[in-house]
Amino acid sequence: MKPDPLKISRRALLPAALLLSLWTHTASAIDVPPPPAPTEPNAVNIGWMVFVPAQITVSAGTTVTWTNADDSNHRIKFPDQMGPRLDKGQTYSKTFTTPGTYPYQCGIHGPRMTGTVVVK
Ligand SMILES: [Cu+2]
Repeated sequence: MKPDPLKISRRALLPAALLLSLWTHTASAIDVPPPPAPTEPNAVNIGWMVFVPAQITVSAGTTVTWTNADDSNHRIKFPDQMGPRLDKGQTYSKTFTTPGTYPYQCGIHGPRMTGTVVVK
């Protein structure tokens, strides 16, 4: 007796269907639009995998404030300092006294989510 061709194709489609559902789930998570640029000076908005603006330039002595505009938690991590876990709407501030370039990343999402503060 020959195998039922419909049964075989269904079995073959199962892994493909699983991969497709995984791919569409991942794609929808990445498709979150970035938050608007902050309206106040010396401010950075946090979105899904993005800081807006990604690079900010301030003068020495300035306090920079990050606001989490995303539904996910994020935290600001400099090599020497880790900010708290921020829920949506929460802020973190850091004062920069010495000129230089200060790269940072999200303490939760790591090098996929980075920004820079340039202090003049
Ligand atoms: Cu993050």
